[in-house]
Amino acid sequence: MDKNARIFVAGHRGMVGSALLRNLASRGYGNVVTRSRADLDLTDQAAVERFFRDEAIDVVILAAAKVGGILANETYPADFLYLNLIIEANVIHSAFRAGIQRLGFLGSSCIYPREAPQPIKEDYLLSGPLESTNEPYAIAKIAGIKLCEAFNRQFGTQYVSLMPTNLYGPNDNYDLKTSHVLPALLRKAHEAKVSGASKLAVWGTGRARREFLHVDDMADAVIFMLERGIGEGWYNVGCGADVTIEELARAAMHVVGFDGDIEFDVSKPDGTPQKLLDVSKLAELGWSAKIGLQEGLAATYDDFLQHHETQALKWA
Ligand code: GFB
Repeated sequence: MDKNARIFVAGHRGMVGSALLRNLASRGYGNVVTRSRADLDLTDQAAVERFFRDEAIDVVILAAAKVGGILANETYPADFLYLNLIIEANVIHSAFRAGIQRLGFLGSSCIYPREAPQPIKEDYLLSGPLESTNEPYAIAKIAGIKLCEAFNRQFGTQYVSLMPTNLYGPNDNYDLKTSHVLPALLRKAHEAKVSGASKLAVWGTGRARREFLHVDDMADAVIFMLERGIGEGWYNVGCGADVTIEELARAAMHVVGFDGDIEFDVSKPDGTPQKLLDVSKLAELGWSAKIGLQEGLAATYDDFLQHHETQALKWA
């Protein structure tokens, strides 16, 4: 990819988008285009069309999405389905109309069937029913993959999709009602330590298994693919290992320095029993994750203390 290419990162203020900006800067890309939500509403078809018509973009990375943890997905199914569908449709179609050949679309590992064999291969897509807690989000993301695939087939574009496992890192969401598990547990362990509580509340049974990937690894995989000119299909992005939620809770408690007990709240859903991606397709191209969970958790806790602690306490 040309270092002067005009690269539009949609969703640059989010956890993934901001990691993409860091990665692009570190690789010397100097022509990155961003727009705040106030300047460009990605749900507004006419505005998105105008943006692409006027901006001479060469490459698009679509990291803008309505995202959230298991409870947010259950509570706001219409938002998760509608907003993701419309953002994908507007950005991908307008990019195509503007003649853009290269686009990276970011999905999620929840696109795969709930009971998929583990580790999950790319081929398992659409081979069985989805997990109900995130079906609307998964359907929107599957539509995005298929939209890219259809444009490639019909018009010869090079729109590639990357499917990350559960991501975490700087700039995550620490609102306990809408966040994913890892930031939630870091925040809860921190607040338990500060308040002198004896227990950490963990949703579900603690037996669900998840794979966690640091967002800087995810951003690196996206740029790796675009630099190599991989222009079709969908690729799993993960670290190749999973942990139980109880193990994650203990790791978070360790990093924070809280040594109380865990209390499981089984009124909350476990969601998919296990989500471990088979990452061999990407490994064959030469990419693998570099940031281990312990190291990533410690760095994320530092980021929480620097940027989010005050905000988190305000939400409490
Ligand atoms: O990260 P999470 O919200 O999403 O939850 P999913 C993962 C697991 O952690 C579930 C448990 O089994 C939760 O019950 N958990 C334990 C907690 N304590 C907590 C807590 O305090 N907060 C949260 N949030 N979970 C989402 C999907 O699935 O993840 C999306 O809904 C998307 O569509 C995304 O794919 C990556 O891994 O279950």
